[in-house]
Amino acid sequence: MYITGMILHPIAIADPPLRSSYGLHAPYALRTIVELKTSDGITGIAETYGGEGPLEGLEAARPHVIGMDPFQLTRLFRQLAGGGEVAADVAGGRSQTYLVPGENPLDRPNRTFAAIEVACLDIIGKAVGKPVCDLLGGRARDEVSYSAYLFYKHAGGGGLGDDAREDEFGEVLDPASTVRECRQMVDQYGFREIKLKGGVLDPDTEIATIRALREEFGAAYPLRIDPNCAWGIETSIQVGRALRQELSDGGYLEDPCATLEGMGEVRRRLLEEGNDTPLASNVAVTHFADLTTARDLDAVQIVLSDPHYWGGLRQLQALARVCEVLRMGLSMHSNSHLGVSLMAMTHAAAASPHLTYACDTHYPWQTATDEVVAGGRIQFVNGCVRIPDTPGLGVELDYDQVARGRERYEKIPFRKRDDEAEMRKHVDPNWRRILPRW
Ligand code: GKR
Ligand code: MG
Repeated sequence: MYITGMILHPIAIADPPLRSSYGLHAPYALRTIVELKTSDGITGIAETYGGEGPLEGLEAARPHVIGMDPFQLTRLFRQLAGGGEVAADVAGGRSQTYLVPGENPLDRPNRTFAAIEVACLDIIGKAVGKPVCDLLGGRARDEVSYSAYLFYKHAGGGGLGDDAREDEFGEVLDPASTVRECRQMVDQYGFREIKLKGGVLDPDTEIATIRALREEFGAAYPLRIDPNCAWGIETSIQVGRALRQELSDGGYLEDPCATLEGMGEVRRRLLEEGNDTPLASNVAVTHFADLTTARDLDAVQIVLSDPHYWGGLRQLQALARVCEVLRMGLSMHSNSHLGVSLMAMTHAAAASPHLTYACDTHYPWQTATDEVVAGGRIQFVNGCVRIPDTPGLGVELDYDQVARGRERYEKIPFRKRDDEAEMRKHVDPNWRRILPRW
């Protein structure tokens, strides 16, 4: 069996006006759906970042992909991602502090490989009649737990004009409305861990938000807050101090400030006060080369994995094992995505025994109108996605929905995520991403 065709579908999906330290989400998020066709008539699918950069990366890989045996992924990884070798000047220099996720040029080979790997695993699963997680050595769990990913947001459900989506959650710009957003999400999806995207309102209001969530949901719902480096070291310590109780009961403080050195200092000073709140990162640790520095500085106790940019499902398993050996916790990061990505994340998580937290997902922020998976949205039960019995990823494409996503992509003027520009357009004409802001 060999690959005879690669079809790339650039799509746009409605996205609500969510806030973060990066700025504001645009009314549409960009994704790419990848289809690989084989000589045996099998189609494998994957989903990855969207827009021009990711498409260029995939196009550049085409000559390696066409004609390849989908089982020979190690060779492809070496061709695209350099076999995971780490140039000395790259170690520690890959931080995503100043880049929106999906735009780090150093991670492009890993992102490209990951999309092709997922589609190949989907093919192999279909060829041998097994779900993807069972190709990765077998599952450690039959269902994967996700967290309620809360955002401060402006009014609006995403999309534009006649294509606007219903605003399910309304405006959320204070503690009370965040509690309401969380209640809605928990009731609808059954999530049992909670993540707040911070770095948006002043730290006192974000502290009050976490406290209000704790009061409403109790200690049975671990809490995490992620300001994406919006705070300086002193503010990070103040927040860590103020939320010591709330964040240490199975939760964490994620990327409070920039750089591993900064996080190392926050950790050291909190520990001196007897505060053992773990620090997590998907900004300062994005590559295997970052792990030893993170460990040596004791800067990060929990790594947020993500198959999309860590180099796919098998690299994620390797990351899980390294974290276990280094005695670091493991969680999972997400970006705006649809059901194909959700299933790849779920299979990766199911086959990684050392996953110590519920995974992040933006899935509740997208709607059935944009879903490209046949049969509609993936169901969550008690906050979990079950591994389906069907071979491969367990989902197929709805080609009419893919075509609608492509039409939306053609209509919108941008080809790259730019949350700063959106912020200037809709909220404050002078807005700039200043780090640290507080
Ligand atoms: O969607 O605005 C967002 C998030 O801030 C996202 O871009 C981050 O990558 O979810 C992410 C995170 O945990 O840092
Ligand atoms: Mg994060």
